[in-house]
Amino acid sequence: MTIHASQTTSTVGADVVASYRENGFVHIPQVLTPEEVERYRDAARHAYETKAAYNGPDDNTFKQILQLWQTDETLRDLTFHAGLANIATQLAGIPLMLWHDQLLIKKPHNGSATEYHQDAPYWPHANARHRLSAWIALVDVPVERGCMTFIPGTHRWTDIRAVDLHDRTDFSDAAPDVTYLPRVTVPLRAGDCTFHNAYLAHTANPNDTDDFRYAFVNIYVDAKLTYDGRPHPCTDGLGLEIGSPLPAEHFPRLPQ
Ligand SMILES: O=C(O)CCC(=O)C(=O)O
Repeated sequence: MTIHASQTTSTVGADVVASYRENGFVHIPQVLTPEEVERYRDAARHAYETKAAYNGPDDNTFKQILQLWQTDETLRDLTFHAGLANIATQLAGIPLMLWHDQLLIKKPHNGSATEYHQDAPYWPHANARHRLSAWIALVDVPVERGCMTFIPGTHRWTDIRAVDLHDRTDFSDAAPDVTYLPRVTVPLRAGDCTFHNAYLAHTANPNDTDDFRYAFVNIYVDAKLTYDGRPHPCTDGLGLEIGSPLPAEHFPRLPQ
């Protein structure tokens, strides 16, 4: 299949970088061609039907499938997508590696939002100068299909505890001062993505439509960060010492 990489966005201007750094997120339209979207969506559907959920079968929020790059040749291309990794590097301003990828699939009428949270408090990292996610829409994601909402500026709040993203009020309990800050909801077309800082507070609506919401997420982190010893499915069993760097065979440097 021909991938028309030149038709898609793979670098961004200084204004986009400045907006990302100010707000903690940015919407990048059309990072994938329609051909890429179709190929990755088909692979995501297949993964939904054949792979186990990391979060178990009873969690209605979404089906979370981790580390597709290790098990699916097609989705591996999306994890290693050069345009996405180039933009992530521009936004972060430092060399990056992959922390992990994931599919987050909300089935039709799932009835559950992904409640407000920050990502960084869940991760066993020390000395991270920057971490960010690319949230890539593999279908059109209007508000009612479970798009993301961000609280601009909250990426500067780096001492909020990890919260339960199934609990409607846990984030506001943990950070009551955030309650009255304005929010920005970002519906996406298939092939668009948002990048968000790992400390930016965000939520995603329930999927109230008759169609699946397929989102693929690449998480890029400071290539020089170290392991802090806490448990996590992506580091458990690797025998890492506290303070050691993350090995490139499990956490590849990107772009390659
Ligand atoms: O897609 C969702 O439901 C939530 C995504 C999210 O929290 C993330 O990518 O950090």
